[in-house]
Amino acid sequence: PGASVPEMTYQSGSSTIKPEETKTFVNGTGPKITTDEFAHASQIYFERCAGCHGVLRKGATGKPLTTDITRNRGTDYLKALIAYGSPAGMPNWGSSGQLSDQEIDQLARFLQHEPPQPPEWGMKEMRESWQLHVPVDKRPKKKENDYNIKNVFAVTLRDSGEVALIDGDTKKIINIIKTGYAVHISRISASGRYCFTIGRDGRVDMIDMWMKKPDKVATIKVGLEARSVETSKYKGFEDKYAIAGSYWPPQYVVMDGNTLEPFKIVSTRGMTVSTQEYHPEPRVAAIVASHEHPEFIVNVKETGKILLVDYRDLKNINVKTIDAAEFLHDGGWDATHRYFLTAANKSDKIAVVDSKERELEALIDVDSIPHPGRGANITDPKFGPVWITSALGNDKITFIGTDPDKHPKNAWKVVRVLNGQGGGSLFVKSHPKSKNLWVDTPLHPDAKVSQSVAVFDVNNLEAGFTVLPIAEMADLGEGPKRVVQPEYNLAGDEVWFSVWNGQDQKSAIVVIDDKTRKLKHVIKDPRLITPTGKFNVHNTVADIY
Ligand code: DHE
Repeated sequence: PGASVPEMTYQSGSSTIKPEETKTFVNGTGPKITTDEFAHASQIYFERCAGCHGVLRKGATGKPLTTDITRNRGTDYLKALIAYGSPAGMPNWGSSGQLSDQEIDQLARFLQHEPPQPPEWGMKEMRESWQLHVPVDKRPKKKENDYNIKNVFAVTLRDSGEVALIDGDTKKIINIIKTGYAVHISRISASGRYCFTIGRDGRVDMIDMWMKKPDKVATIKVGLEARSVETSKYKGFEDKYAIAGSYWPPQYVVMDGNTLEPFKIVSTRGMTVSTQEYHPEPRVAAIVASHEHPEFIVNVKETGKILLVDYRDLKNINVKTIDAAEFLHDGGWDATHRYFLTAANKSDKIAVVDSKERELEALIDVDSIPHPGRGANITDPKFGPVWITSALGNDKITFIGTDPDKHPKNAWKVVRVLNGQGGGSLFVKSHPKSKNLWVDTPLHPDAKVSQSVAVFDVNNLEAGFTVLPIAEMADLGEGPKRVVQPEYNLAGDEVWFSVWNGQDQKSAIVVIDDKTRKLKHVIKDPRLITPTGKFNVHNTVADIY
């Protein structure tokens, strides 16, 4: 069966690589194409196609589109496929009106030429992009503001290329900071002082929460496209290092945790775990910091490998490679922070890494495209501690036992599957102090579903879910208004949702009282443009979810 509509919409997200940044090889072997047409088609390819087929067209979620294949198919075949799509999950770019006949024709010819190669991005480029806005000795020696920093939220303002820092106590905006474009995640250093953001365009910004008005102190561009950033958390290494992973070039870089000075770049190109073939573009997906050893745990998407990157000696770097499954995406810790559970979304598996023993603990089969975010941890009344994921491809909410000591029979097994509102779910969330499990569905095709969330009572899971019409509560008027990513406050008694509207429409953040499940507050402000991810400082530092 093919990939579903929500999955395709999600994975064909645009690339930030610009055609003028690429080297082109129009070499006469393919059909006629002008330089302008080639540039326009590259732009379309990076925006619409690279997410699934890869920058180098080696294939990932989508089929490979190398010239040996495309020239064989020919222009007419490719045009029809682009226009009408396929049951295997290729969207119908033409009949849906998203691309014109002329654009489809250009794209079909473009695909029969060698792919334009985006540039590499090494130490020279990184150092040139690196800006230390405030050197360490010019920064506050102690906290210079009265904010309860642990309850501040870093909120991605996707389309404006900014992050809003919001005071969780007063719900007021502290500052809006220019960052990279479409910041994917924010992570906070072990001390809680520094917030690191990663833009889709590979730009990392570092924010100092101790400043009178918290603001940027350093910036670096680590590649042309990226999604992940993290900081060292092991005892003795708090705030010492930061790491960022890139989609292009396929690599990660370890940096100074106080300045973002780049120290060590490591490529992820290599062999896949399944067929053991070379892959030129294995993108870096989720990264977490180990609590058990001085190392980062790095997911490499297309090769299906999980890297344990020991940061003690960067000159003689020690990287342990764990074979998991393709394509590794997002994931998070179990409640004890010993086991890292992560989705392999082409294989429909959850991989479990034992971060203490530094090895693969289990590979668990689940249904159609698990998408946990960092997942949710609760104590199931029947099965004990579990970690939970929802899915893009169906309405299933899957519970996996995580306690091999006291519940060995349930460990690393799917112990319970609940049915939620539908497919197109991205994130689940709970909190140790909460009795609720929240499940969003922002990519569900039905607006009623994408604009609301489901909530389950942890003590009565069989009773099914209650629906909260979050977008309606925000009362914003027109727009697509997807409700995305639950996030708890410090006390664990409020849960925040983004109501993610169009760029020119009104968006908001809706705060729900977790006990009563009633509306507590709506944060509305014209500056809140397209909010998506929200990261509470304390919960992010302490990996509470
Ligand atoms: Fe994400 C997490 C990649 C689309 C919002 N997203 C992640 C992570 C990765 C990733 C690798 C894990 C990072 C980590 O933990 O270190 N996301 C991708 C894609 O490749 C994809 C499918 C397509 C794309 O072109 O980017 C994609 N993601 C989206 C969206 O469309 C979302 C909803 C809105 C947006 O901003 O683009 C989105 N992704 C998020 C959020 C998280 C995330 C909010 C962090 C969730 C958390 O609670 O940890």
